[in-house]
Amino acid sequence: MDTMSFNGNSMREALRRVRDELGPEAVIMDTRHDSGAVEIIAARPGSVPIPGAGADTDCFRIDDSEPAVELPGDTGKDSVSRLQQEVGSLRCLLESQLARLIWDERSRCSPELASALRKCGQLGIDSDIARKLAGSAMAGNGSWRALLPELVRALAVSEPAPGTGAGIVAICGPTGVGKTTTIAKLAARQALREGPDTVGLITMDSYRVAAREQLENYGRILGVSVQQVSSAEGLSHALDRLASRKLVLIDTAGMGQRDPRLREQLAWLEAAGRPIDTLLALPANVQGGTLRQIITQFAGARPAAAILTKVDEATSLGPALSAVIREQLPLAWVTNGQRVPEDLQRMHGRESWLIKLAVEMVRDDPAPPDEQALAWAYTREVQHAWA
Ligand SMILES: Nc1nc2c(ncn2[C@@H]2O[C@H](COP(=O)(O)OP(=O)(O)OP(=O)(O)O)[C@@H](O)[C@H]2O)c(=O)[nH]1
Ligand SMILES: [Mg+2]
Repeated sequence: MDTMSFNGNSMREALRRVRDELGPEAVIMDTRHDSGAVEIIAARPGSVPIPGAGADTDCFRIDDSEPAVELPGDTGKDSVSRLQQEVGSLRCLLESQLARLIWDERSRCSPELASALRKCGQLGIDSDIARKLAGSAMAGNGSWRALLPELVRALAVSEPAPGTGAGIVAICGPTGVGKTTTIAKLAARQALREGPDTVGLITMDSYRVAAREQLENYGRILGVSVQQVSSAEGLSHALDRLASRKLVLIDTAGMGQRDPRLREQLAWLEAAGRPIDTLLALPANVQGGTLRQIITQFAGARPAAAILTKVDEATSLGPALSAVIREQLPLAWVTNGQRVPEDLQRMHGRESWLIKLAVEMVRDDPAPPDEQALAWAYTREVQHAWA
């Protein structure tokens, strides 16, 4: 096997040389670092022995338990697909090793930037947003602590928050995220400040008796009128009946993504012919993928802002912060418990509180950051190096 050595001042430069000389199919056999310089030992494609062919293959065999030699009964197609799998595994292994080498090198060259990215990783911030935030933080005072004000700045906040003072506000969101409880908190807040006759409640959840009773119970306790509607006309009439109320809060039924009744409810809000602000209830205690799905699912509701619910049940606020920052969805309220009305925070002026809370959650769980995961997240270009 012919191997060649390629040097560079960075992994990227050395890789470029390998590719220029040996082509995109070159096989990397080894990499070395020495006082900032990088050396890659690579072989010409085809000069590397085929696994299982009897040569010394330790440097690139992935799974010795699965030899790529043809077995009795194997068709040629089986062997090819087995070989393809093995090459795929090899490529994955190389990419992750390269990612780690590049990440380690960057950590040495820019320790503050790496530390800021590491912090974002611990906070659970998505890597694309972390890069932007860490970049801006480095342009400032160069310490990872500069990240926190960057995070505060990146958060959009809705002011005045829909659901306070006056207006018609509907809360939508998936099942069980805290819509009705938040409506009760907002209604109680308004009743305490301006009197129960300044607020009216409407429930569009005509599908479940228990849901209607839940809001009626809150209404009774607060001394606030509750209307139940089951059509667009019904909603319009209920709004007429509550015309004297400064603040009208509309509770919607939680729906799954494919439930046709979701579109129906959103259509009723459209058809009411009034300026209705929609708030999207986003649970803070779910993963980033679920939050992205919820945002897509309720895009048709054109939410004016979000309510981050169940913050007290979250183990990390990174996914929720990433979701609202990416969508530029302003935050209006945060709920952090079941108590009505205490566990409701207006976001305006509390951005730093929320970010501090996110940092405290990480402090409570001081697991060391997973360097390989960080390497993978922050050196994505490795996967395109051979393209
Ligand atoms: N820990 C915690 N629990 C909450 C919070 N908000 C609501 N809950 C609880 O979550 C559960 C569901 O709340 P609901 O207000 O009924 O949720 P919903 O979105 O109206 O549910 P559906 O109408 O069924 O879609 C209840 O047990 C609430 O007490 C919160 O901020 N923190
Ligand atoms: Mg409800």
